[in-house]
Amino acid sequence: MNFTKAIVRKPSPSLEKGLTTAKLGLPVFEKAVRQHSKYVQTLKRLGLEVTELEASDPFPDATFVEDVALLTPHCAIITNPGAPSRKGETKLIEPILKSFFENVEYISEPGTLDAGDVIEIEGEYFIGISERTSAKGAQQLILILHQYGLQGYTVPVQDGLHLKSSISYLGNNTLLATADFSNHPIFQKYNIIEVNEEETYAANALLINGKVMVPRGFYHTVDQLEHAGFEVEEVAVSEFEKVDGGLSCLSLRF
Ligand code: CIR
Repeated sequence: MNFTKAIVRKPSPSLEKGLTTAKLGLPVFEKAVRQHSKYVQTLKRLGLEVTELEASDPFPDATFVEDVALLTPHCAIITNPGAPSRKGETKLIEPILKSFFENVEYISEPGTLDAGDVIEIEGEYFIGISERTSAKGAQQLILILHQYGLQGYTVPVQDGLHLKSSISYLGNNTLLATADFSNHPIFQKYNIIEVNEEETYAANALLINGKVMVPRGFYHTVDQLEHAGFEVEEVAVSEFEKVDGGLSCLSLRF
């Protein structure tokens, strides 16, 4: 899918209170701000018009806007995040989505869903069932997608926070994926570039208008991508990695 716009939210000084399983230390706020600003510049350089929302102190994870909405060509679907501390983020994102989308749908209790668990591949939506996304949330999403003539399928997520922590679609029928997913039957119809086990964080990459954004410092993955003919843009996101944030979760693209 080609994108023209993106929505991001600046990180808040409360970022260090963000949920995490990573043992990488606390994020340094000033560094996170610099990295976020370069991330935004990269999106703009790749042709996107970026709406920058103000930081939200009460919600340390609100900079990870990708989780609170799934944007499709026909509608925006506001999720019901699985982590209790993130549920209020949906109210923050609602007004801006209503300004861009005529159709806004909702995932509701008892279903939970983080959109970081949803990967779109050529119009088909794969939904990870994870610690954050429940089978009921996935079922609600599949029904909403059906209303718009779209298809959704579920995939169990055993490791990693979200499905998209471990798999990205790069266009040309090609996925970048960790070993966990490269052998999964549901993805065998795609060409798969498997990331090295020391570089699993780089499996969360972003295809933006023909270029692939990857987190900085994952040299083997960059070599693999360039060898496969992709143009790569490296972006430093180390401060977000410290709170389990991937490259894609810092923006909503549409
Ligand atoms: C969380 O645990 O919810 C945040 N600290 C990180 C969310 C990352 N989201 C994503 O990769 N889609």
